[in-house]
Amino acid sequence: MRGASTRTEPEPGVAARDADPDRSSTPRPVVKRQHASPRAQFVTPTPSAHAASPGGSAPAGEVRVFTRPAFLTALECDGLRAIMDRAPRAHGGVRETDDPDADTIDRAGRRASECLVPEEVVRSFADRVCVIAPEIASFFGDELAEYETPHFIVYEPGDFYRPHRDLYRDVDVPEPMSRRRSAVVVFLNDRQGSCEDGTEATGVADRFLGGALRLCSHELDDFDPDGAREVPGERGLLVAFRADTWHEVTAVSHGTRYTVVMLLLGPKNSARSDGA
Ligand SMILES: O=C(O)CCC(=O)C(=O)O
Repeated sequence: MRGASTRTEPEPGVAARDADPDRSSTPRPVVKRQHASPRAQFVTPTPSAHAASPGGSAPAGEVRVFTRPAFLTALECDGLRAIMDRAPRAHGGVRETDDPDADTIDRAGRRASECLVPEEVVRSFADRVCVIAPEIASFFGDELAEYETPHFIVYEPGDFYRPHRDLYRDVDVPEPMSRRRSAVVVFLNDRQGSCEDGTEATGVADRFLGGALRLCSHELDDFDPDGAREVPGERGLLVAFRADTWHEVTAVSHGTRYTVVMLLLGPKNSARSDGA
């Protein structure tokens, strides 16, 4: 399996995006790079195996998504985007599952940049998510104990993230990645959904085109482009899904897409939610 050897060092300004001659559309398993050790921040009660959840149980093959519109206010989102615009950026990395210890940039699989925002911004965002974490845990019938450092991500035109899961059932990954239970995504600006060709984009400030977050059930063996469920990209919206849910971000065609992504972890020594 291919993995480019470019290092993921922070660099000022927007990272250059070279054409990648090896770019392939074939989905390959990836595991997101983990940037920091987990933080113990919240503890949720252990749910019973059949805990009722607000979302109810989904029919087999259907993806379940926890949503919280206006999780952040418009003002908070605008403030975070301004901070991200000022922050140095690094290429967003992925770790290939056959070499999980190597940090690599794989531009065939992902083009995005991470904004290296100040520590206090990271902490205060994480604190906000920790408040809602018990609800997410109970929605999915999971126990959550820790989190990985949130990532402040921008997708510029042409950027995308190929179909992947944040936890693979059949791949051994080191602690704490093996304890990933839920992925949380918070949108910091609106997606203009109606027009994918960019023709309506002129004059639409702070919006992006393309850049759809699309999800498929964790029960599938592979991402199903025809059956994928699209998440409405709305400023302030929080969505959470099981870490083993198949998901992708389609290519952004106009504007800059701003999101914050945070992975929530089960307690140490807990069984994986897929029972593996
Ligand atoms: O920004 C998003 O909507 C999700 C990005 C993603 O797929 C990930 O970081 O795993």
